[in-house]
This record gives sequence, C-alpha cells and structure tokens, in this order.
Amino acid sequence: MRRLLAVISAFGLAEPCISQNELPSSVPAINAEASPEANAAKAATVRPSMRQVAWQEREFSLFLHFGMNTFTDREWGRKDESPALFNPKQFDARQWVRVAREAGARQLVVVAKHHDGFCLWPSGWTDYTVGWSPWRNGKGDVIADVAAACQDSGLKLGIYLSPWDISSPLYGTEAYNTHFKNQLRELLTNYGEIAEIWFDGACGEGPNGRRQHYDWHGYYTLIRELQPDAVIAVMGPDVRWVGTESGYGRETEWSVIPLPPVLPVEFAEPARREKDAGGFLPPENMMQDDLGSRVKLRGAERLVWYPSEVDVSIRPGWFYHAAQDTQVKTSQQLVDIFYGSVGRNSHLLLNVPPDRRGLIHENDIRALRGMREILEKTYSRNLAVKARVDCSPGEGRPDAMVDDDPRTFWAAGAAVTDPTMEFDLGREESFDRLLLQENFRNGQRVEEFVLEANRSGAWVKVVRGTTIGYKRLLRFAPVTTQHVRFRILRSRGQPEIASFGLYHASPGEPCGF
Ligand code: FUL
Repeated sequence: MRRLLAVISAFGLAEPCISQNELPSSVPAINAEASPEANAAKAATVRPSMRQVAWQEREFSLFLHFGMNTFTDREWGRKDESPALFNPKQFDARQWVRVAREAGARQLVVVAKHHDGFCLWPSGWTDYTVGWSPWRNGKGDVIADVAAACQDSGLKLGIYLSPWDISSPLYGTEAYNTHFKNQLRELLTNYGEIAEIWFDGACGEGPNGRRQHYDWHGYYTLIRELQPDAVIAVMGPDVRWVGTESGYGRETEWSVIPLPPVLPVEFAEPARREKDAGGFLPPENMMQDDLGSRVKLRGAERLVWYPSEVDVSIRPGWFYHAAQDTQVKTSQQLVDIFYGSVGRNSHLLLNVPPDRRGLIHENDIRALRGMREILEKTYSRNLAVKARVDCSPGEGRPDAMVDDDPRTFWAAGAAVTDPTMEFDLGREESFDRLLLQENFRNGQRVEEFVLEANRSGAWVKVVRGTTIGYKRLLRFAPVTTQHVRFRILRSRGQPEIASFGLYHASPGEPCGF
C-alpha cells in the first residue's frame, strides 16, 4: 500500500483520505509526567478484545484478489469496464478453500469490490456486478459460493470492500456513504458469519473528479451491529496494517500502541469511549519502525490493543497476470515470510490471486504445499515437551509452558526481577528453532529475553530477542545440549509465558539467520 499511495500521490490523484476535522477532539494524556516505568506498567494492562483474540489465533489467512482486473490484466481498473469481460468458466470456490486448508490457513479474505467498483456479488444497489456478466448467465455470486465453501470446511470468511470506487456516479457525495452502507449491509447479512472486514487505504477521485468524505463512524457502527465478532482491519480500529507489503513485520512488534491520533476511540478496545471521535488512521503513521516502545509510550494520549497484519502477495501483483506465472514466490521464500510475520507477533494475510479460469494456479499451489510441508516437518515435535522445568518463584504450573496448549501459562512472581526458567530435556538434543508465546489474552509484556545453553557447566547465549506477544519464532545455528535456560531480561509487569518450544529445522527449510 505504501508503494501504491506513493504512486497515486505522484499523479496528484490522491493523498490519504484524511482531513483535520476528522480528528478526535483532544483526549487527555494518560499522564504526561509519569515515569517510563509507570507508563510501561500501564501498557501491560491493555488487553485484546475477544474478536482480536480469535483473529490473532487464526494466524494465517489467504487473500484472494479476483475481479475485473483478472480479465483486463490490470492492477487498478478503469471506470466502467464492461461486465461482459467477467467470465471465469471453471470458477470453483471449493478449490480455493481446499488450497487454503492444505496451506494451513484458517481464513479467506476475498475481494468483493476493488477500486474499479465491480461487485462480485449481485448487489441490488448497482448494475455494475456479476449479475450483468455472462458468467453463469448472470446468475452467479462469487461471495455466496465462497461463503458456502468456507462454512462447509470450517474456514472463516473475511471481506475486502474498497471504499474508493471509481465507477459509482455517487462517489464524492453524501449519497455514496448511504450506498456504501447499503452494500455493506448486503454483505454482512446475506452470507453468514463474516470474521474480518478489510478497508483499504488507497483512495482517490471518483468518476466526477470528486473526493469522498467517508462516514467511517457509520460504517463501523453498522459492522458492530450486524457482525459484532468481525474485526475491522487496516482503515479500521481492530487490526493494524503492518506498514509495508514486503511480508515482514518488525523484530520488535508491539500490539499495544499509543492511540493513533485519528483512530476513533469509541471503537478501539479497550480504550474508553468518546462520543465525539471520528475519522480514521492515516497509514503513514503505521510505517515507523517503532510504534510501541517505552519512548513511544511517553506522553501517549491513550493506549490501545492494535495488532499487526502483514499483507503480501505470492506474486509481484495483487491480481493474476499470466506473465507472472514464473514469478511465484518459492516455498522457501514463503517459509521465510511466515517467520517474518506469524513469527513476529503478526497475522499473515498471503495473497494468492485466482486466474481467469477462476482457479488458483498450479504454480501457486505447489509453492503453498511446499511451504506447509516444511513448516509441518519442523514443528511436528517439540523437543522440550517432556522437559523438567525449574523456575524462579511464580504462579501456575511451570510445565504449562511445554504442554502444547497456549491457553495454559506460567506467570513470573511479581517481585522477581530476573525471571528464569531452566529446562532439562532429559537427554542431549539438537535444535535450531525457538517458539515462544505469551498469554496474550492478558496483555503483552516481555521486552527482552535470552535463550542460553549449558555447555560443560557454563551458560552460553544461543539467541536474544525483544518482544514475544502472541507468537515469536526464532532461528539460529544448531545447538546440542541437555539443559537450556530462558531468561526474561526486561518486561512490563509480570510476564506470563504460555509456550516454550525447541525444534529442529526440516532439511528443506532455509536457515534464515
Ligand atoms: C492496496 C490496493 O490499492 C491494491 O490494489 C491491493 O488491493 C492492496 C491489498 O491494497 O492499497
């Protein structure tokens, strides 16, 4: 998105859709005079909403860019391209779902309308839809088929709906907001459960050269009313765009950040509600390297749980182009992206664009299968699962960290300054991967940690890291030992460790360190 925003700005078409009068009225500072420790302690008490928890635990989704651009070979469509062009003769949503499941994804996010305005469902509010295409004689509904296939297989369904619409004659007027809400209402009521709504930040002029003042407040209210469990992503209050489209999140990725200046407070969990807030988040703010460190907390107006989602395409483009069939990312690249996203406290939204047949291309399927195989092999056996665990004073069972259940955890004692966990693996083991999880339902707290191995009686550093959050995966050169020690060097409040795992990479896996 950063690239695209730069492109559209260069053409003078668009700047991020934000105006000063959308800023919330001044919100009191948490405590401008407070010490970094006091602010950090406060940050440790911020918790995710249940919808954010469920979304984070889904970990990995496939993104499906499909529509008019698939048939015109474009990335961004033009105004009023003929619906006659849309005809995916072998369209099969069950294939999409099968591919997603095999890849290990737990959700699909499907484009229902891109910037061109063409609707992949037969919306009653415009003629610019699949209903006017030759596909299935105008009786087809992509969203209905995908929803049914998801329901049959237990996958969650998310919807991408572009607020920017270059074909709607209403765009740039207040009537467009009503039109957009009418379309949202159709999608949120006719297709069963919707788990994520994805609002893009790309935005420009409509067909009349007018810009739109979006009624974000109205859109969010409608979503909360009709699908209260759905997260609203990117231009929304529940899920934050990571800030690039590279596939990599930050080494230090905080889910608790100061309330972005234009994020509507009443929708941000668990911030206090403010009636008069409006507007939304300008994407530039999300591109900084540091969003939630102690430095950033200083003087923050309010803290929110706002976790990161990493969107990236398996191909150079977001839409399918036959010329890119040979440029599909390799399984090894996808594994590396998995470490850079899910392994860095983010949700991975991997775009796999269906082709003109309406099917996911064989090359993409091969790459996804390879990725899955590599990850499954590596993570099939936690070498610490039977470990005897010896910890500094704390609460809960220490072996909760190695029971393969991320909902059970061990908490370091409140008075302990250097929480230490020693794992006796029972015999010498070789490993080169570390998996960590915090009990993130109760907050994100670890700021710095180190893993050490015992070699001939001395503790030697294996790997050091900063944040953990929902999940952290680290790669390092193989180590052989029976005894390891995990120390938390800095944290905000009492750390609660839910999972500790040691693994050995499968032969096909890139070493990546
Ligand atoms: C961008 C859009 O302009 C692209 O076409 C794509 O949908 C991507 C996910 O977001 O802002």
